[in-house]
Formats: sequence, structure tokens, C-alpha cells
Amino acid sequence: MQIFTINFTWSPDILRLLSLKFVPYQIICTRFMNKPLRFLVILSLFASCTNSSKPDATGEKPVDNSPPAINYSVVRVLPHDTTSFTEGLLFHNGELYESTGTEPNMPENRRSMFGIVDPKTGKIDKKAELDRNKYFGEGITFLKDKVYQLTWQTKVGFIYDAKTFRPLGQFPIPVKEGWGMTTDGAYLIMSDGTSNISYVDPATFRLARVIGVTDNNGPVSNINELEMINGFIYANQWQTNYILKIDTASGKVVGRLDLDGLFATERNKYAPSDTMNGIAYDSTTGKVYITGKLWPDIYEIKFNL
Ligand SMILES: [Ca+2]
Repeated sequence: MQIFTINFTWSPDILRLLSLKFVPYQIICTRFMNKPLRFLVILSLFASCTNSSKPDATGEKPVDNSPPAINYSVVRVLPHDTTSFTEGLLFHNGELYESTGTEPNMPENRRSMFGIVDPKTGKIDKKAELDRNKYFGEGITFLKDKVYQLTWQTKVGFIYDAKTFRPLGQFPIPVKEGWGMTTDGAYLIMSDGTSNISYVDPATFRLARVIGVTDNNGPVSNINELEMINGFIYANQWQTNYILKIDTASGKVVGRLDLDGLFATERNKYAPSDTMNGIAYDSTTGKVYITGKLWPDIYEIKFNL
């Protein structure tokens, strides 16, 4: 009996094994045991319930394959208009542009438009606006001498002159829905709410290429606002506070910023603050700005690009 006690006291693995294989036996027999043994059997049951980190078949701990965390720091905080339901954020010629979207059943002070954000007030100096009763404005991008603007579910996009913002026409959206947009200088690169990022030829509006975004758990859905930075696509994932760094060759998520902290700050400051959605990169200064729908702030953040 004494040898029995010593073995069980110092070997948690034996305790777990015993508890898994002989639980019914233990329950029946504990009433016949003396106190020290009864204590050890109960301890073994406890161990089986609490220690779930088992080694894998090779005897080693499972490897964590989730995307590597990218740490960031806040450099500066700028104001953002809390009526701006952000759908796109980008830099063009040193100015920060924002696009917004809304539909008839949303508050009347929200608009489907885009323009230049005043860094002192956060208000958008409007350059073009859609009829909010017909079109929910989404992402925009500048490509060559034009601006392209997506709409959410109406399958039509709008084209403007990049200098005068004069409307030039419409184009068909060849993906499921219009969500985020960026460019590599050749293609309109758009997300549609799935795990796909589509490269669209601006001459024909046909799909040239589709990237399926994946991480260690498979396809990554709800890819939203986009930004091309140094050959990688950075994307908001709708309803999360993640910014994903995506390899454009493989579609793999190769890094992830977790901005939970900033979202919590915005919610505390202004309760209606909605999901994070907006990444802008100023290639002339190397600065990155992020914001969210109805947030009171735009953040300049710094991380290893
Ligand atoms: Ca962007």
C-alpha cells in the first residue's frame, strides 16, 4: 500500500491514465479505501479534468501555426468624423481620402461619398457623392488618371476623373459584392466579402486573377478594406480587429496585427463606434493610418512593414 501511494503521488501521467481507464472502478471503490488512497484517487480525477494539454503522437507539444503577430505602436491620433461609416481609406498625392457608405434605413446624416479628410477636423471635403437611396458606397482607388468607386450589392461601380472628379461613367462589378479596393498600379484589386481577393482588368472589367486568402485554419472569410504596401496586401477582416498581411503570390496570411486595444478605446470614447475598416499607406512618407466605421479617431500607427 505504501509503494502504491508513492507512485501515485509523484506521477501525474499515471494518475491521468488511472482516471481515464478506471473511473467507474474508482467511483465504486473509493468508499472502501482508507483516507490517503481515497484522496489520491480523487486527485487523479481532478488531474484528468484539468490537464488537457496532451503531447501529440510524436510526444511533442503541438506547433502553433497561426499567423505571426505583428506588433505596432501608435504615433499620432487625428480626428475622424463620427458620421463617416468608413468603407475605404487611402493616400493620393499626399492627401488622405476616405469613402463612406450608407443605405436608406441608416441615419440621415450618413452618406455614400468620397473626398479628402481634413486632418484638423476629420470631416470629409466631398469630391463625389452617390444617391444613398440607390447605392451603398464602398471602396475606392486611384488608378492612372481615374478614380474607381465600388457599391455594395448593386453590381455597378462608378468612374471619375482623378483631377476634377467629374463623373466619367460606370462599370460592372465582376465579383460577388463590392467591398474593399486597392491597386498595384495595373489592376483594380477588390474584395467581395468572401475569402477571395480579385484582380480586375480596368480596360475590360474582367477577372484577371483571384487570390484565395488562407491561414492555418483554411480560407479566411470577410476580407474587407485593402491596402497594397510593399508588394503585400493588408486587409481588414470584417467583424474582427485584425489587419491581415497577405502574400499576393500564395494568398497566405503571413502576419496579423491585433488592434483590439484601439477598438476598445474607440468604443469607450464613442459607443456607436463600429468595426475597424480603413488602412491607408502614404508611400512618400512610409506612414500608415487606420480607422473604423463611426470612430472618433484616425490613428497613425508604426510597425515593421
Ligand atoms: Ca485602403
